[in-house]
Amino acid sequence: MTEATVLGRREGGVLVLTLNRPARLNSFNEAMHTELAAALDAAAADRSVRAVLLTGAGRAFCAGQDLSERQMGEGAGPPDLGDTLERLYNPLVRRLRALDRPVVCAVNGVAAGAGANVALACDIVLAARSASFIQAFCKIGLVPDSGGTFFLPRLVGDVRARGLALLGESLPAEKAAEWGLIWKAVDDERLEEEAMTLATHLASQPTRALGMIKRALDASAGNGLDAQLDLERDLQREAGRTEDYREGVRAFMEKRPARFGGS
Ligand code: T3D
Repeated sequence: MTEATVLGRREGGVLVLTLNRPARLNSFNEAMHTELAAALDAAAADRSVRAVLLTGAGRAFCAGQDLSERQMGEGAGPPDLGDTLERLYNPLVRRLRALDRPVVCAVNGVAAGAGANVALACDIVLAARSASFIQAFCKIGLVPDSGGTFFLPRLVGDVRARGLALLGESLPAEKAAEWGLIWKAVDDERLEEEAMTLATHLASQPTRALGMIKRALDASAGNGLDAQLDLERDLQREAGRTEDYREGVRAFMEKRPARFGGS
């Protein structure tokens, strides 16, 4: 029997997804894309999933595309990499961004190529201090994909984005946090627990509002102030009708912690 390339387990409202091709540093093949897509679609359809935690098995988070699938034999024509982006990587990034639940990424080791940018597509990225981020594309004659050219300049500014993308140097987790590429670097032995604590906290929060916050922040990249104000108005109207908002206000007035049900 072939082993699952993505392991899924539930811990309360948290769905933990672990990329599981450790011998190849969890690099992406078609099977891993398919299994990850199915897991994210199932999460989207299941309202009892209130946060997702994405991580990797073994010593790496993800080394991007499995390059052993890209070796070109004598006389073979070039692969159509636009097609793999269209079919596999772009839908993955869209799934992560569109999921109306928070996605925490625990980068347990090196995150290279598309692996780095898939991490950046998540909502909150924690990394082990020994982990690193590498825009490895330029080293093999490719262009950062999976949203890299979108996320990098927005997160770290144009100067650093260009350095990272054009040089393909390894950026250690602590510097990644200093630069604002990720939320936090934590001691290696603390990563799993901290990431789970964070995901568990998020899963206990007003889920619908958190989903709307994701939508608003994503839209702000393309909106002017007027459009963004209109969107905030619409989302706030929706948030104001949720059970969690009612509970939040009630708990505040009663001076007790809120018990959000996620609806
Ligand atoms: O193709 C398309 O569809 C377009 C989309 C492209 C998206 C992309 O992600 S392109 C970028 C692809 N990724 C890379 O270029 C990164 C390649 N890997 C590395 O540069 C290094 O492995 C790392 C910096 C990530 C880690 O280095 P290190 O020294 O810690 O480990 P290693 O010894 O290089 O790798 C360990 C094993 O994993 C090794 O196999 P072996 O020798 O033990 O049998 C290595 O070949 C394998 N491995 C690592 N990365 C990949 C890989 N095998 C296949 N594909 C990989 N990406």
